Amino acid sequence: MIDIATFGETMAALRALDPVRLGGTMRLSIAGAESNVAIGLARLGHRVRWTGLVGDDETGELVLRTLRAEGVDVTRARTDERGPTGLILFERRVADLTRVIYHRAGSAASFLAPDDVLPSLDPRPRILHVTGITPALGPRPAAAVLSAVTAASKAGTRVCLDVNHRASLWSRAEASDVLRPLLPWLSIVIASDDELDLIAPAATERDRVKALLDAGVTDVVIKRGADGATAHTPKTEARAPALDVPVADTVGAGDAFTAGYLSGVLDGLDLPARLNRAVTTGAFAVASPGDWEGLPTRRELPLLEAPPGTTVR
Ligand code: KDG
Repeated sequence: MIDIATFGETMAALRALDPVRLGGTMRLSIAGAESNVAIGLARLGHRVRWTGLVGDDETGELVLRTLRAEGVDVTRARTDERGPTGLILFERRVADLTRVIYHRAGSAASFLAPDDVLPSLDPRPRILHVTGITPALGPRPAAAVLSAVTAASKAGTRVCLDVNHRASLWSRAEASDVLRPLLPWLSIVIASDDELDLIAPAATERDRVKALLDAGVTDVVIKRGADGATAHTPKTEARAPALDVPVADTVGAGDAFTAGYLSGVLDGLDLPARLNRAVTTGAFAVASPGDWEGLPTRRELPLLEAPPGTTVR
């Protein structure tokens, strides 16, 4: 039995310690918004399935091997010879600014189609998690998202969308045109404050939240970076400040936040408690290098309550 199913593109990730054009040392790992969430949930003890296409190459092996090692079910993922595993370069350009360079056009994942993802919904998971990155990869992945979201919702699975707009993959207008038709099928919407209008175009944030709740969304969760997060349900709302941690690498913090929130939903926590878990897992990602490497296990969740500089013995 699977608690959460998710799918999308996971790439080989190279982190450069110097500007890329100067060469030097890079660290190889993997990155993908949905697999970051999957790893976050698996570390917290939930049963997670990630589905996707990787190239028939060594970096594809790295993706599958890493996810398997993290306890994520990849039995519905497969290799595809039509393209290579995508590549993402992270360049720490100046202290607090990371530049992302994609080599993903024509990747194996850009061939992801409905038939690749629909089997991953059987047996029915409690939640399906998708992001707005997958439909930006092309018409086939967009069709995969629409078909999975529709099928899951009709079968009684709660569907979570993290809007995750990637400006270098598509415009805001293109994203909005493709994401808005998903709305009738969504239970949980997670977005940054500047992304919410892509799924609910209205003049004010209050109106956007109302439009989503009126459409049947049960949880509207707004990520506000260093200002924490807010969440709304039809009955209540909650706010949580961000935890004050030293910033090592903010990339992946949104995915870590989503993993924490969904973990709270699966555990049946009330709204303040699930938001609190979300800002906690987000803070772990901010305070450690890499997209997912520093995410906490369930036992580690209280670690950040210790004062700065603590040595845990
Ligand atoms: O949130 C971080 C991820 O989104 C990033 O590491 C990789 O999935 C990715 C993307 O498409 O940008």
